[in-house]
Amino acid sequence: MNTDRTLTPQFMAALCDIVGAADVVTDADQRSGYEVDWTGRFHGATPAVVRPADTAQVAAIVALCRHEGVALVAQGGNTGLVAGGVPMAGELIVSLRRMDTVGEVDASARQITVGAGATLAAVRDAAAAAGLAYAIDLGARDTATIGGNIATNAGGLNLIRYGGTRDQLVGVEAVLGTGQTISHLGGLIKDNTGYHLPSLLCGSEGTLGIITAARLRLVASHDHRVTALLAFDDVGTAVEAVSRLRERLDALESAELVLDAGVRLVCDAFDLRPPFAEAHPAYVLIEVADSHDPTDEVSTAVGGLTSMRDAAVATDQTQRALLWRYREDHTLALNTLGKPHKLDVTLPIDRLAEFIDTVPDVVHGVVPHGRTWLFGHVGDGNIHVNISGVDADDESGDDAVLAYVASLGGSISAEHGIGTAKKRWLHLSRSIEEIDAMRAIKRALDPDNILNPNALLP
Ligand code: FAD
Ligand code: 2HG
Ligand code: ZN
Repeated sequence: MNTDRTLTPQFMAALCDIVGAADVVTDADQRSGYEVDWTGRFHGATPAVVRPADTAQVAAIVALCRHEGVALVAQGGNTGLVAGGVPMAGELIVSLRRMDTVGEVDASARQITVGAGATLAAVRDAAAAAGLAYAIDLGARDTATIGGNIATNAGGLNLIRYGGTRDQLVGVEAVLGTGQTISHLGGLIKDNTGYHLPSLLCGSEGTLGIITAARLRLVASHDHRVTALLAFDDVGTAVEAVSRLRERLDALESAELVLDAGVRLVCDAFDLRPPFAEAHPAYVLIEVADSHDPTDEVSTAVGGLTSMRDAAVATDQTQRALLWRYREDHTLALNTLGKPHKLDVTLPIDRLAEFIDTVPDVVHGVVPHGRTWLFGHVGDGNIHVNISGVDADDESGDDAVLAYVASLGGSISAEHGIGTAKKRWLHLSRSIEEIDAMRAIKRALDPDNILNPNALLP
């Protein structure tokens, strides 16, 4: 397989024949945005970015690459956080962004068919225009694509209620590493006819096939929303409160944890006023959405939390958006500190508070100059650990955190995936037998190892 950055003139001419010369980007300036990840920490290099317009062109590109032994990386919005979509070993980039068709909403089936390059926001907007909703939401919604969401099995802000991307996937169309196209977009929700290939491709991070389209499940839209930021004296009582709220609020859609230091960072970075007159060590942001006004239910449930120290409750869109900024702007605010090391872990719920309280000391023990930031989807047991102030290449803090996660029975990747950044730690979450099984699947669907060969599998 050729990951050498020079490709023959014949190969480049063949690419131009497939997509047209205007969509084979070789100019260094135009390539540069595709070569670096969203955080700026991971820089790769590619000989070209090829931008197919349809599935037939993707299939022709894969067939050509297979014939010539050229490695390629599929790229959507390039918002991935594990360096899985950037060409870290000189791969050709196949950008799916032109394939952004958003089909008609099928209101009776509550489904929609979309191109892999459609942004998450475009799909959410289309669903909303038809009086429905697409259940996945994340901060990168305006740029992240459905193909990228599927490839990473993106989780996001509403998983507690609707599950992750895999749970929304009714069918996919994809070009496998063999060059064959599989397409199963008929929309049958009961279809036990063998291996569920959409589930297999979901989370495969571009290593088995290039997703070209998807059939997605839509859900009821809830017009009445209440957002609340709840303050606590410590992480333990905050985590416990989330368990109580889950019991009491059927329509709980989000439960997110932020800490005082992170909220202050966001306020400083974006000139926001702190949420409360007095700071508190831990906050939980909840959102409840229903077909009737859930304010009374929220008040009763929140009022029953004896450990809660303060609450800001909003129903108005502008006020709700402001509360969300204290949570969603963490990622942007962290980037103002440099290029953070990003870890994204799940813990068993009963070890979560212990983990959050202890992990800064674990990091400090190996990188005393590093600073640990913690926030995330607490309702899912998913915490984002960012370490700032550490050289891009110094992974001793990452090592210590991930070993600690494994010792508590957690996962080293909750929702961002493995990519190229996390693959050396895969064994902490997966057995040798599981990794062997994954390799066997990889060999079957990508026999020449041309699809994202440097990602996921060590
Ligand atoms: P890319 O970054 O382009 O690619 C990601 C991976 O998917 C790569 O391995 C790539 O090769 C592969 N890929 C992309 N398109 C295809 C395709 N068509 N076929 C096959 N493989 C493909 N993630 C979450 O899970 N939850 C969050 O809450 C969340 N919030 C975020 C907030 C911000 C501000 C940012 C910057 C990122 C966030 N992310 C989150 C991470 C990221 O947005 C998701 O991983 C997203 O699914 C990536 O989509 P993308 O189109 O940008 O994919
Ligand atoms: C989020 O939940 C994203 O905001 C990004 O998954 C997490 O910046 C991060 O570490
Ligand atoms: Zn997240």
